[in-house]
Amino acid sequence: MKIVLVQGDITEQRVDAVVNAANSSLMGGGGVDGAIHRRGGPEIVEECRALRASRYGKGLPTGQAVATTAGRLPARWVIHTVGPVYSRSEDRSHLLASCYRESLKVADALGAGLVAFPAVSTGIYRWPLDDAARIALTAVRQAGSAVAEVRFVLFTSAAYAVFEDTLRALG
Ligand code: AR6
Repeated sequence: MKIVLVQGDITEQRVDAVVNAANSSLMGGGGVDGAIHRRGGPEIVEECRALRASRYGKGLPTGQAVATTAGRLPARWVIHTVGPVYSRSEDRSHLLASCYRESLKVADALGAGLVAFPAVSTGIYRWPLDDAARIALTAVRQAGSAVAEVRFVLFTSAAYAVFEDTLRALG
């Protein structure tokens, strides 16, 4: 699997699947989630509502992932995953790693070859970037997925620099 880092807006990526840093409600929010729903249009939230009604009455659990249409985005699917809120007192890194693993499992089931990820949990959920980058890059590498390319789309130059340093340090 090829891992590529880019700085930019994930809603502009021409890929098979875009991963969304969602919340359990699947009904949208701020950050990447807000941007994806705004640009992708109402079809995405309509499918999310149907998923709530059929499979996720209590919401999508943290660390899991599910796909919908990508609506008007230049991608085929959005894979929604729910990152953990960062906690100093509790180690939730297994849940953050699970977001990447489960998203790649969904991508494999869809036959998606090129998947774009944001830095899940590093915005509103406050996960420190360097730790999140290590967890993300390690989880993706170890996932054993058939996805040919994972593109990390980092919104800021600071986030891009942290991912670049971490990727280099992991060797
Ligand atoms: N493209 C790529 N990355 C982005 C974009 C974008 N368009 N916009 C923001 N980021 P966040 P979380 C970066 O807050 O921490 C929502 O309300 C951002 O700089 O989007 O997992 C959900 O509904 C940061 O590095 O997600 C949940 O309630 C990273 O994406 C909650 O926020 C993730 O930031 C999830 O919080």
